[in-house]
Amino acid sequence: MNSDYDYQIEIVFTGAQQTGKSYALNKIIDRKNSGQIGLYVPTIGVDFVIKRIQVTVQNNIYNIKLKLCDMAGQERFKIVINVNYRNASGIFLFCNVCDQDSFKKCSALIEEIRENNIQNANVMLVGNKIGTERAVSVDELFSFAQMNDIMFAELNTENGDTENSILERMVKCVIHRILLRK
Ligand SMILES: Nc1nc2c(ncn2[C@@H]2O[C@H](COP(=O)(O)OP(=O)(O)OP(=O)(O)O)[C@@H](O)[C@H]2O)c(=O)[nH]1
Ligand SMILES: [Mg+2]
Repeated sequence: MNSDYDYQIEIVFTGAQQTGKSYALNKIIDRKNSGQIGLYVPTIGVDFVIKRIQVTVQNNIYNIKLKLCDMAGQERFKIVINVNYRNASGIFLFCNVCDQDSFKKCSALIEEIRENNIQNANVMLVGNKIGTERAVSVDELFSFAQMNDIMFAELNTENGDTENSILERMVKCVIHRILLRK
């Protein structure tokens, strides 16, 4: 093996429109202008970026090459989205906690993930705090995650680097699963 990484992992960001997927991803990759809350540029189809990280799992350090796939929330890109679930090892399912509709869409999205993903990906429901008026409670999100046997986290733009901590948590879970399979 002549690669400079131990594992290459594909992670998909999915969820309804305007749930903050691209905003979170831009923060993760330190993309310029990522701090402009309120500026909305809808994703067209899918946006791919590569990021390298190091994680420690069971006292071993792993160099990971991540392929991060930021999916459009718009329904018209459904086919592209479903194709991209295929090889994902980790999937972030975004919900805007101020928008009940984005939460309702999570049920259908979970179904689509189950139908199209062949890697049996680790899935994490991400409650993203857009605005201030909360319309979906933590209890609702937590119950949904439990019922569907997926992980759960909330992002907080004001409180530290929560985007990178959920990414690290996800990658560690994926590596753990890969190691168990060996
Ligand atoms: N207040 C607040 N606004 C946010 C937050 N995250 C994202 N936004 C804003 O919400 C809007 C939509 O964010 P995007 O990241 O483009 O949403 P998206 O999920 O990628 O949308 P699609 O690409 O259409 O699926 C933008 O105006 C962002 O600036 C947040 O945590 N708080
Ligand atoms: Mg987007």
